[in-house]
Amino acid sequence: MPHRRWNPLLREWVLVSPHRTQRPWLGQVASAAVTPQIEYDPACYLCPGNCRAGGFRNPAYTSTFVFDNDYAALLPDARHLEIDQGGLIVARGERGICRVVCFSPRHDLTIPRMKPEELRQVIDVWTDQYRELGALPWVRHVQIFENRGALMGASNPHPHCQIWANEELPNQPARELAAQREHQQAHGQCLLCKYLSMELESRERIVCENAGFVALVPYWAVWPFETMILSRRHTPSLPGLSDAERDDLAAILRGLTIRYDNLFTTSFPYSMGFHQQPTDGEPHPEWHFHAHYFPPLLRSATVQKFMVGYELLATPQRDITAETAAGHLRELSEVHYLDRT
Ligand code: H2U
Ligand code: ZN
Repeated sequence: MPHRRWNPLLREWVLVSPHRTQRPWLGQVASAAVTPQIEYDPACYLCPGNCRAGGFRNPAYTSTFVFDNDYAALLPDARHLEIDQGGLIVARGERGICRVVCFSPRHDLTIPRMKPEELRQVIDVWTDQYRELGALPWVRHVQIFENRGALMGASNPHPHCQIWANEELPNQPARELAAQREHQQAHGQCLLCKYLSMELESRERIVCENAGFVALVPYWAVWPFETMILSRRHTPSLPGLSDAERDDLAAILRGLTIRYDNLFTTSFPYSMGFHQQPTDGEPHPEWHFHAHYFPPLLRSATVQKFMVGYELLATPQRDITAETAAGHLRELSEVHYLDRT
């Protein structure tokens, strides 16, 4: 039956049309997308020792490498600007800092193929960056995100992510903040703690889990294989995680992305990022640390979902249900297809 599902974090509806998957599940194995096979690419602007497009030379780095984005969308010294013409033509100046994090010197080493201890180093860098940028008195939000694959607009296959820190809460985190805050006030309980407990009871949408984290397809998922990673413990941000939980986070990021790669035997494209409490100096008892994965693929390595027509003009819509998607991901192996003998 076609139905609408409620997204309590963004407080909007999603249209679900499972009958449209009458076209049978193909799960077809398309030929693997080309993943870089070389450990070092002399033409790559992110590889160690190479010159970047902006003219700077990368050091001969041996683990992770963080640099200020040479083409930053936000600038720390942006001037004050305030325009308001009748409440309809409105603009504000916005300060910010944009950085790029290379996960490792290896041009070909994606997150699902990193060793847990290598991934743990990346998590430690994310934690330090969130702490450092968030401590700046004017920074209220730190967004860590990864665009993986050309399909998601990544400009370079060398595994990397971006960090944008800025003055005002961006749209999605602001909506999530309002929803979590109002739920906390109305029910005296965290929205995502409650949601997670319901998911752990039904188990219909769980993909994988460990002592610290659970990966699931949210009930209100829009993208075919959209997932969320939720910390089991109520904690607002990366610095709130214990040592063991950081290892657990590395393990679940790996486990989930290996499943993703195995789904269509390809280097699975996605945009992912963490939602952490605002760094505005206020207490945020309502905020529950989580990550979102938004992958565009629908039925194979080459068939993607397009957010067009009805989605742009009316309401997001999906065909396969969250439960079906979770089932497919759950059944997959956590041994990467490239590592099978
Ligand atoms: P994406 O692949 O997600 O686009 O991230 C790569 C970022 O790297 C992008 O924001 C920056 C781009 O501005 N970049 C540099 O800072 N220096 C370069 O030499 C090339 C790319
Ligand atoms: Zn490279």
